[in-house]
Parts: sequence; structure tokens; C-alpha cells
Amino acid sequence: MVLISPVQGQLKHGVYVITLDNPPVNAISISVRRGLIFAVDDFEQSNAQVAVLVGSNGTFMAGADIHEFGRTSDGPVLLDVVRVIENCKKPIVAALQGAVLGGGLEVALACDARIAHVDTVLGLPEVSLGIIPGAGGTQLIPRRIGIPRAIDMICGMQRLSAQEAKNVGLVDSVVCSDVLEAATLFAKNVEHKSRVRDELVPNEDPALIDQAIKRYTKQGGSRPAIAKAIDLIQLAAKLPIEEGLVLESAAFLELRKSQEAQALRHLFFAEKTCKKPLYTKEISSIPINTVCVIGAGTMGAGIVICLLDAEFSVMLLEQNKEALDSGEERIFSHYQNQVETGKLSPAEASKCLSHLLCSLNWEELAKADLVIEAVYEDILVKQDVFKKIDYFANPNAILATNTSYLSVEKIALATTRPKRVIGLHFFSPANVMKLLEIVNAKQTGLEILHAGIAFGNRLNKYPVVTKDSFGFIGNRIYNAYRTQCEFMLEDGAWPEEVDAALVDFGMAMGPFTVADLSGLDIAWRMRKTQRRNPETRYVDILDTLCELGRFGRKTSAGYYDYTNGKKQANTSELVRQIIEKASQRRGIKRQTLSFKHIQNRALLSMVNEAALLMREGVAQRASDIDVVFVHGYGFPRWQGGPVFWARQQDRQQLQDDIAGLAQHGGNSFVPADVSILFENSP
Ligand code: 3H9
Repeated sequence: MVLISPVQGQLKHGVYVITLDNPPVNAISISVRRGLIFAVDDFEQSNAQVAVLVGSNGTFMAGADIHEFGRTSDGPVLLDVVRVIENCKKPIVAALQGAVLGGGLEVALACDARIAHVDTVLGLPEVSLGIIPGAGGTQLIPRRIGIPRAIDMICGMQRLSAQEAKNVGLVDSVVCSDVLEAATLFAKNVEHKSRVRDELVPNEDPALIDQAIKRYTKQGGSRPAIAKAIDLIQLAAKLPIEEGLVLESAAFLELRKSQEAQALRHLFFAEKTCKKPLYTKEISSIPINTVCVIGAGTMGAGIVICLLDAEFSVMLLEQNKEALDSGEERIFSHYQNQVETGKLSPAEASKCLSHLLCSLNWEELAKADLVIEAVYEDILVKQDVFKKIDYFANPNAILATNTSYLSVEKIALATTRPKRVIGLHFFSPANVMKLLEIVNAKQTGLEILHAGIAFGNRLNKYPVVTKDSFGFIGNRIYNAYRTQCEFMLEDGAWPEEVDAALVDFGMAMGPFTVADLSGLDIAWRMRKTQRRNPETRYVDILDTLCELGRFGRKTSAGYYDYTNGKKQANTSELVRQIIEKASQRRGIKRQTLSFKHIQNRALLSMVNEAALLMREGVAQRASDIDVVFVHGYGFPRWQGGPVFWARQQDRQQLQDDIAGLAQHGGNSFVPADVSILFENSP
């Protein structure tokens, strides 16, 4: 027996079994690469005629070790491992289960055959990390499945089930039994080498190739990794494999060090980190099976849908029948649409809906383990509802408010059990948006906080913990950003210029398009409840628009005008006059602002607020802020989030620029010490 950590080679009944054990997901780190090369060499020298390669921990290999991408390492690269397996004189069979991703799939393709357990997931998700497959993926995959499918798999980051992989020819056999045993049995009948690299790329209809390319290059959305992958996949049909591999390897190394790839890696780890509680204490978990949502508006209905999708038993409760019926209608039509568009089968949709009870009877509340209030955003209304919840709910239930900025503490104090009250801030549409802010109010018990995080994980959302502070993490920073954008209107920019500059940076939408979409009246109402410091620079353009009944898209007029629901590209003469008058009142001589100027001020305002709330302990980790902005506010993923952006700037320059921002913000602007964003890692 030869022991190589973390790769072990062992002769079993005449078959050489290579086992990889690198928990948790068998990432292919440097020691794995060395171990695999050593094991294949040992196999060649052994009496065995065939080998099986298998992973421990219920998984094959989740790909290259992403931690290593930012470091330089000597020693063999993954392509060396692939070549060693391909050039081994004796056949090697891959026994696949769990994750066969990225480099894991490339290693599997280097083997002579692939036997997959039915639970296997195969894919090449590299472009989600701003890179391309770097150990043969772009050259081997098209040889097996053709160019159009290879483009879909690599650029579309498709993850195939074992059966789907078998159907397209990536896998030889699918088993429900022990995959090592099945692969060993299979291996005993394999007599000679059968390398994917020796196959020819099948001839394909050029129209199909063009269509596949268009699917990933439309609307200028083609990121560099996607464009590069498309080139290389097409070259697979034109170049000898060795030439293709050299080009692929060079492109992989180049992309790996790009800022975009660094940003995407940062988010990969930030997204994993936010799912974990920061405290170390062992906390027993509170089971949540039945959830009651109060309020059948857009938000309530969206929350119900995401709960049904996650297989909770759900009650939707309302005070009035009309509202309940319309919420129920919304939920039913969502599932009907899912069936019509083929996203769910009729049986799956019926199964989800069978777990829903809509009721006007508050006594039903007693059955819920978790109650989520999603009513009108008004502290008095919410406090009233919480008094009622407190009366009807089970004493052990967790009580949650979906407020987006109100004090959870004040809401909790309306009950006799503030310890069991938490904020669960969903983002609209709640069944689509992946962010969930978990508001840890002053009295919230640790076990309730823990249950909130576990609940977010079960919903497959990013559960970011935030302190109970006005606007929490997201709306607080967004407010600073939006305020700065309003300053820029007074300073000389039109709404469409600010929007275009920020879309150019990569934001999903500009702030004034967003404001029109969400309704200006909501911000107007909130502003009226806030006490204003006379020293503060206050832009009243939004108030004037609202006084004219221009509430945004829903009234066909806001910052923009809408004709038959279609937004006009430029703001109207009327809106321009309102903006010009606002500039005059402040004595500002309007100036043209460049895209760069607009982008910088908008980003600096976010960074400044991020640093302030880190100091106040509103966010637990700086990387959580990036998760919030990417998943809740349309911040471009490839820019990594406001904190990642800040970390790419020269620290002193950033600090100076923030001091400069004060000149636009008036006396109330608080410049932050940004060092906390650099120190606090992640
Ligand atoms: C690549 O392969 C490039 C090659 O083509 C070329 C090379 C030359 N590396 O998600 P989970 C960690 S690029 C390092 O919570 P799940 C993860 O951080 C790579 N670590 O579990 C977490 O750590 P922690 C292409 C990794 O069961 C822990 O594993 N591959 C890696 O929900 C558990 O993760 C990918 O992009 C990794 N590759 O899902 C695969 N993967 O506990 C990305 C995971 O400390 N990974 N970790 O927070 C995934 O899709 C999911 O993690 C997976 C498991 C499905 C595997």
C-alpha cells in the first residue's frame, strides 16, 4: 500500500484504486496535484492493468482550489495532471459522484471512461469566476458534445445531472448503487486507452453555432471570460489539440489575474462567509416547519412563494378579504406562469400550492413556528399588528418583521416577548432576490438570530446579519448614494446622465430609473417623517415632483415620462425646469458632469457610508456589505461590491477624495476613516 496525502493509491482485487480525500469538496490543491501525479506513476509501475479514480466525502472534485488563484505556486499545474492521466499507458476509469466541477470535470475527461452515480452534478463554472477552464475544458468538451452545446455548458455555466451528461456523451454509465464498485466492475472489462483528446470535434450546422454564440454575447453583456471561451471552443475544431491547450492555458493565466476575476473570487468567498454566524457558541437550532405571513400585498405574496418553493407549510393571513383574494390570485398566477413557461410541471406546481392556506382567521397563527409580518411600512401600523400577533401566536414562535428601515426594537416592544422578535428584510420580488437582511435588534435572543440565519440558508438566500440601525446596511448605504446623485442633479447633471454613467459602470439600473420604478411617494412619505437638520444639504426635487402627482412609473410620470408604459429616454422640459429652479435656489451655476465624475462621487458616497457603518458595528464584516449591494441593489458582480472597489484604490487618495466629497455634502456630511474597510478582512 502506498500512502500519499491527500491522494491514496491502493491495489484492490487486481484494480489500482486512486482515492482523493481533501475535505470538504476535494478541491484540487497543489498537494492533490502532486499526489495524483505520484499515484498515476505508482499505478503504471504496478501489476494492475487498470485503475479507478474516486473521491471521498461523497464527491469527486469541485475543481481547482480557488484559494490558490491569488497566489503564485510552483509545482505541477492541473494541465500537467491531465496530461499524465492521458499519457498513462494503462486505462483509468473515473468513478463520479457529487460535484464534478471545473478542473474536476477536466480530470474526469482525461480518464478513459466515466461512471457516474445518479446524484452527480457536472459542469464548468469557471466563467462565474471571471476565468475559463484552464486544463483542457475548452478543447475536450467540444470534442465530446459539439461546439454549440460546449458553448452553452461553459458560457451558460450549465450544471448537468448524471443522466443529462450520459445523454450528451460525457458519461458512459449512470448507476444508483455504490459508484466505486460499479466503476471497478466496469474497469475490469476495459482493455485499452480511449482518450477524448484523440477524438474529432463533430461537424455542426454553422447556424447553430451562431445562435449559441448570440445567446451569450447579446446586449454587450459579454464579459472577457465569455468572449475568450467562445473563441477557444471554436478553435478546438480548427487546431491540433496541443496548440489549443497552449492557447487555453495562456488565456486562463491572463484572465486569472484580472481585476474582474479577483472581484468574482472575493464574492465567491464573501457569499459563503455571510451564511455563517460570527459567534462560536454552540446553539441548539429551533425547528421551523410552519410559517405564517401576515399581509397579502406584493411583498407578502412574494415571501409566500419563496417559502412554498422551499417546501415550508405556509399560511397567508390578512385582515380584509379583498386583499387576501388578490394576494392569493397573485400566488396562483405565479405558479400558473411557471407551468406555462415549462419551469415547473403541473404536479410540482400543485405540490407547492397544496402547502398553502389563506385565511382571515387569526387563530390560525397559533400553528406557526415563525410569523413574518409584511404589512404597510408605518411604525404605528406595525406595532398594532405585533400586539395582535403577540396575542395569537404560539409562545415559542419566532416573530419577524419585514420592515426595510424602521426600528425592530420599537416594533418588538409592542409585544410581551421582544427576545423572540427579529427583522427579516426581504427584497422585492422576494421569490427572486437572493438577499435577506437579518436584523439583530437589541433584545433579539442569540438562538433567534441563529434560527434567522438558518432560515435564510434554507431559503437559499444570502442571510446578512445587520444591527438594528435606520435603513440597516443596504438602505442606509443606498440612501447616501441616492442623496449624492440628487446633489449631482442640482450641480448640473440631468437624471438620464446620472443613470447612464452608473449603468456604464455596471449598475443594473440608474438611481432615478430605480426611484421611478419603486415609486417616489414612498421616499416622499419617509422624508416627511424624518426630522431635518437645517444645516443639511437637502434636495427638494423629488418633493416637487410628488406634489405634482408624479410618483414614478405607476403614474406614468416621475423623473421620467412614460408613454404606454415605455420610459422616454430624456427627461421632459417640465422636469428640467424643476431641476434648474432647484439649482438656482441654491445659487449653483450648473456645470456638465462627466461620467467619471458621476461614477466617482456615487461610489465614494457608498464607500464613506460603508466605513461609517462598519465603525458603528452595523455590519459584522466588510465583505457582507458587498454581498448586500450585489444581491440587493444591482451592483455589478464583476466590480466585486463597494468595499472591493474601495480596496482597489490607493488608500490615501481614497481618503482625500472622501474629504473632497464633503464640499458637496454640506455641513452634515461626515467623512469616514476608510481604513476599517482595508483592515477588516474579509
Ligand atoms: C477551476 O476548476 C479552474 C480549472 O478549470 C483550471 C485550473 C488550472 N476551491 O458551497 P459550499 C469550499 S475553477 C476551494 O458551502 P455546498 C467553500 O468555500 C473552480 N474551496 O458547499 C466552502 O468552504 P467553507 C471551479 C472551495 O455543498 C466549502 O467548500 N469550481 C471550492 O453547498 C463548502 O462549500 C467551482 O467553481 C473550490 N473550488 O456546495 C466550484 N468549492 O466551509 C464552486 C467549494 O470554508 N463550488 N469550496 O466556507 C461549488 O459550486 C460548491 O461549493 C459545491 C458544494 C457544489 C462544490
